[in-house]
Amino acid sequence: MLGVAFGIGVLLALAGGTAAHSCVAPHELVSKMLQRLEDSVKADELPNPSVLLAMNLARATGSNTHEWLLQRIKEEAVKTAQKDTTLGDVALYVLALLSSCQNPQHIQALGQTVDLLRVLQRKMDEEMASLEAEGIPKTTLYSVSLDTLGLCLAGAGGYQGASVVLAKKVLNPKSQLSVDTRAMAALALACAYGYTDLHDVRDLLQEALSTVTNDFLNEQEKGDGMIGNIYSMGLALQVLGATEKFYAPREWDCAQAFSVVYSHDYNLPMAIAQVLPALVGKSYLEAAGLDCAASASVSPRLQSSPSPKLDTTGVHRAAPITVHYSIINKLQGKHFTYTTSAQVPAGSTLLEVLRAAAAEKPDIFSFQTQQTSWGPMVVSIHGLAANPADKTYWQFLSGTNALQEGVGTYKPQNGEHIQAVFSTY
Ligand code: B12
Repeated sequence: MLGVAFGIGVLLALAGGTAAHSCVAPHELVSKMLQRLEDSVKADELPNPSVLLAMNLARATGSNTHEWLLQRIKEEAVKTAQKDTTLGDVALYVLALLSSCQNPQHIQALGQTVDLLRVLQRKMDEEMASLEAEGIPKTTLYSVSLDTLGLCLAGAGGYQGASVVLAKKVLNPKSQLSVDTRAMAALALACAYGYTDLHDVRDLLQEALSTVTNDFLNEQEKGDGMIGNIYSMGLALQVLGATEKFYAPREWDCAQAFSVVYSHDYNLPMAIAQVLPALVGKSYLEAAGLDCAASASVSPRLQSSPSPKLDTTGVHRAAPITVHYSIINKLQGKHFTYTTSAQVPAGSTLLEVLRAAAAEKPDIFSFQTQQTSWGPMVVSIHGLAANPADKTYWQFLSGTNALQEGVGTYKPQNGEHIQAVFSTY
């Protein structure tokens, strides 16, 4: 099945295609976002395939940074494909490489050639085995959606079963899927819809797509333009821009949704990488159909002065604030609850609060982070580690509200009470 020629994905009789709506972001904003993406590419960090994908969809392909990033992604793909462990984000590598007109079945770097679709297929097989045996994926439905999209856009087989499972999950109200997960599932289903001839499957995918898109439109109406939170807007907008026919004749007030995005100053490269395609009228559905020979139409804004440094001025001189911090485990092993108050300069991130608490009482508040595409993720506190195998993680709350940002981004206020609660997902 993997033998199905690469390139079918390019025959885009897909549900998607270029967005039919009239909203496109101002050139200035697109340039600013592209500049931030370029600045995020660092020689000593793992390359981020989502950044390459966004640059390609925005047709910003002319720079040295772009070339370098593509090369690094090929190298990383070759290195990880040879290891036994499955690469968690292999689907993102496939999308990024497809959008660079590379054949994912023949990725050449470091004097080797690897078949990334085989790796992706293997991951999908593991997910399906878990879904069949336990009703839940090995990782997450978001990840299964990405895998489905990657296989579908590459013109490989082996995703039809997953698309049926995803459609059923999306249609089941008990699933309570986040906007991000429903959006990624919708992109995958829109791709699968374009390739299936089976009437039953088409009807099911159509119903799922109609449900997700109409729910998004309802959420937007209720939330003054917001669908989920500001960080799920990128994927939600990609979906609504690319799947018009599934909510027709209903119309999308894209101006209202875009204005929500305009009102936020996105800094995180991952957040920019998910929202930028929508702002230039594109979606991940178009990753395999780009004309790589075409020259870039948008380039980052030329900097007349050196790139501004992160604004830390004043942070160190700022008056200290007090943040109350609790760590709670009522889930596994010996239960515990500890609370402390940490003093940090105003404007500090939550990560600095955690460091201050750990410095003060290392035997209680020690913690570990892992670098991810969204920044540092807290993976262990007080010796208790999150484990993807049993779907545990450290959830962060302010009072009773789950934070919408990670510890590296979120800045607590004076007197705020932050809780880290060992939870399952
Ligand atoms: C699945 C998911 C999770 C799962 C990851 C489990 C797993 N093993 O796969 C769990 C439930 C653990 C999780 C936790 C959190 N998440 Co989350 N998560 C997602 C989601 C839906 C998909 C990520 C994914 O699988 N990507 C695909 C894989 C292939 O790529 P990856 O780079 O390998 O993915 C890894 C990282 O994304 C990482 N991760 C997931 N969430 C977060 C959040 C932060 C802040 C960091 C640093 C890393 C991180 O876990 C993934 C697997 O290893 C995204 C939605 C989106 N739009 O991207 C939100 C998202 C990334 N999460 C978000 C948030 C806010 C959180 C939490 C901070 C929530 C909370 N209040 O506690 C916590 C992290 C706390 C901590 N310990 O540091 C936000 C981030 C926004 C931001 N500005 O940073 C997003 C965008 C959702 C949203 N719209 O609000 N998340």
